[in-house]
Amino acid sequence: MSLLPILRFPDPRLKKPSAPVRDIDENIIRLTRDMAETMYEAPGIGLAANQVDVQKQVIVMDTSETRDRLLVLINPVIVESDGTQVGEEGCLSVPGIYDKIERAERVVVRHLDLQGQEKTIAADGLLAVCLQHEIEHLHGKIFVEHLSRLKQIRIKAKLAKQAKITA
Ligand code: K2U
Ligand code: ZN
Repeated sequence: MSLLPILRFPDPRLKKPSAPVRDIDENIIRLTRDMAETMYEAPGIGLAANQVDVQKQVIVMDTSETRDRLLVLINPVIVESDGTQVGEEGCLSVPGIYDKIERAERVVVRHLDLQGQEKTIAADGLLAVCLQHEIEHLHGKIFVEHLSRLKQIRIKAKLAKQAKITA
């Protein structure tokens, strides 16, 4: 297994929508293992494949306290959503930036598991937020795009300054 570099906002590759997985082969299985290792090490509670520069509809998540309940979702689709909730979000591709984002309170997500079986998850709370956050990544959208244009400009300037300092 290996740690994968995580793309940083505003990298244009994060804006590219991801392609559905047609064949869950050894490459996809290895990708999910590497994504999971990268997510746990970050640490994060979710990671989308395009954050590690793979434009495939694959996400890994673990919102458990014990950090031992890995979820792997292939070609996930939100088929139902209702209610609203507002929570503080961050993103491994936008380090050091946190802000309140409104999301659906409950979602139902249909996806394939690693065995190619169709599964359905009904989620609320943090799991629902994480599912929406990660599925948005697959569509080329990052959580800061929910914020005002002014906030996005300020975030880009802050990250550009950080990049200069660490270069
Ligand atoms: O997509 C990512 O960058 C992973 C996010 C997912 C996420 C963000 C906000 C709310 C729910 C999920 C990272 O896990 S951000 C780091 C983090 C860690 C613990 C709790 C919340 C966010
Ligand atoms: Zn993110």
